[in-house]
Amino acid sequence: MKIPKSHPRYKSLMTRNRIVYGVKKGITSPHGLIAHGRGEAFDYILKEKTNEFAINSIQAAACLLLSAKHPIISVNGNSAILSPNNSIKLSKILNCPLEINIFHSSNKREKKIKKYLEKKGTSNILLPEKNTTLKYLDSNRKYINKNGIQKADVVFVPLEDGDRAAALIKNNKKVITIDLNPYSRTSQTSTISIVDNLIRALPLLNKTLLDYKNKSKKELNYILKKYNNEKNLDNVIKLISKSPSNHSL
Ligand code: PTJ
Repeated sequence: MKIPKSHPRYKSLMTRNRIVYGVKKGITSPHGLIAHGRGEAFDYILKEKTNEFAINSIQAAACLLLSAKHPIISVNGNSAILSPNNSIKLSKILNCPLEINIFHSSNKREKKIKKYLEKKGTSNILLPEKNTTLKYLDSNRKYINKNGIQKADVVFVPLEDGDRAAALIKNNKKVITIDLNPYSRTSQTSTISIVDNLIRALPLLNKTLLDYKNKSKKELNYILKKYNNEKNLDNVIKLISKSPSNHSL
């Protein structure tokens, strides 16, 4: 569908088109359309911008990722199609793999995601292994890679809702998530919850990582210590609860 650039919802409609394209290509699950709709609703309420609380989380996330011994980036069908280039850039900055981990079980889709990311310019991709599982989790997301999520101390989990964040924490890992829904189990249980749209947050995270790359351990720790995820989520909910005057986007 051709969308005129003059349309007031141009960016949002183009992003919808990407998700539809992902489903047609067999990269994104059809359930991803519903997940996207939920994200859109929250994004609308959050004024479709990167708010102060998201900037705070992004800065803390950059510090945690730069302090990690074995960071890993988890990729699902929505994140693969929405932000392939920035996910690859993140993997290159951190020198860590992208691990495909999907909820709606499909070997075929895992392979398609891998092929798509390879075409976009990376070979640093791990697939889940049937003989390596994450404790405290029953869904398809329990299948992980021994050189990726299993070994990781910090797991970057963009865009999902479920019980995996809690399971990862129970497995003594730190979890960074990007999720527009501050009420989701993922946002509520993660170490650092970035409440923002993946398509805005990921480029900003990459930029922050490059800016912070030469900071000392002490400086990174200082920023991390000042950050409070619970308080930050309270600020998201305060914004959501405000009267939506002049709020049409
Ligand atoms: O590829 P798969 O099989 O792993 O499936 C991926 C989805 C996303 C379909 C799966 O993880 C799922 O069903 O997720 P949920 O439970 O619908 O949760 C998705 C969360 O992401 C919701 O809290 C949405 O608000 C949020 N969300 C959607 N789009 C975005 C987003 N958050 C940030 N940026 C977005 N663009």
